[in-house]
Amino acid sequence: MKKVFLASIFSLTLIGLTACGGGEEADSENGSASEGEDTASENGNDSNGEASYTIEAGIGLNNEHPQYEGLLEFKDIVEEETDGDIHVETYHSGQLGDDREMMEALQLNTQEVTIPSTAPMANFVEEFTVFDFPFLFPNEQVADKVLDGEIGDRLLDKLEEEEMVGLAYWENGFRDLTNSQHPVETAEDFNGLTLRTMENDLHLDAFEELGANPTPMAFGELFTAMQQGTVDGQENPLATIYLEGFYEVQDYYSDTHHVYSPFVFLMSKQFYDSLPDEYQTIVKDAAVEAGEFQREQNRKANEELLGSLEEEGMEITEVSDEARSEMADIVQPVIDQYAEDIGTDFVDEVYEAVEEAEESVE
Ligand code: KDG
Repeated sequence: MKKVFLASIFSLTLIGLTACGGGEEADSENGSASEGEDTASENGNDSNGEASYTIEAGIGLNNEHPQYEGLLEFKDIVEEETDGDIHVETYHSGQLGDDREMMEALQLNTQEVTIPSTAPMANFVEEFTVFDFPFLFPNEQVADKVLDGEIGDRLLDKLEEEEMVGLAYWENGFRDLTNSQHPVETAEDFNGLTLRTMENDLHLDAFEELGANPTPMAFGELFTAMQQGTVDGQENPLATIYLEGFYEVQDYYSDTHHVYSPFVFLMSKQFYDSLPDEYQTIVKDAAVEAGEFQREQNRKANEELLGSLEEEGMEITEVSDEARSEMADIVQPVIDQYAEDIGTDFVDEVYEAVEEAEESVE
């Protein structure tokens, strides 16, 4: 766990350079949270003055992303079902901080909700690393089954020890590679590429094993790092690559699909415990319902946006199954090492759950 926290110190020195990719979000450029807030009245509910509870909810991606659409859906459901007694303020583009900072704010109960990828969550609950094992999930339907099933619930329960409550799994999606140097078609093409990774040791080690030079970095610093050439590339789902305008600073896209990245809808445990039972049920159900909507929107975006990347001038490389399985073979020793660290019995259970889910969705 040490490597990523050292990297966070590096990250902090860069905070403020950029709040979002593409520079199109004027409201977030000065890092002021209040300016980026989508007010209650914009969404038809202007009950802030009378609300008994306020939820400040922040995400790292911008307000074009299906993650933000999902958050607005959560807001609508909760405000409607509590008749405005819970007011939800929404913040995007890292206005409240990066994934790690927002999780720390939840622990301190200075922020109520965030929806990070599982990768940085592994710094809080180590077992979350398993969901970031390369090539673990073959498709979204299998991921849904495992995450929404017993295994997923068991990991959410572990968050309580960290003063957070996990209310639902949402979707970031299959991660693909972009870079500014050359097309990546085979495992060999990773050689020498300086790649930004999420703040997660497994990601770091896996890319190192592939021959790349990985640098962990908070998402908010990524656009500038690519623009200034501090890194050659990065990996994220298609929706993020397009909606954050990465095509402005990256020439090559490859559909590596090397890992499926879930989001987790997190709430401060202290805040959750302070809610009456009826409201706990409302926020939990709203997180699940908004999550279903978010997954749908995300999948639509991921299907539709490939053509748009090409129109923006990116060179698209389709990665073959053979090349993917070569990549999987190369990173297998890293997976084995992390499986031992997390506990092989648990990891075996996860693989069994994946197999079962595969059989049931076929
Ligand atoms: O809101 C979530 C994002 O902050 C983040 O998890 C995006 O996948 C991501 C990344 O690469 O940091």
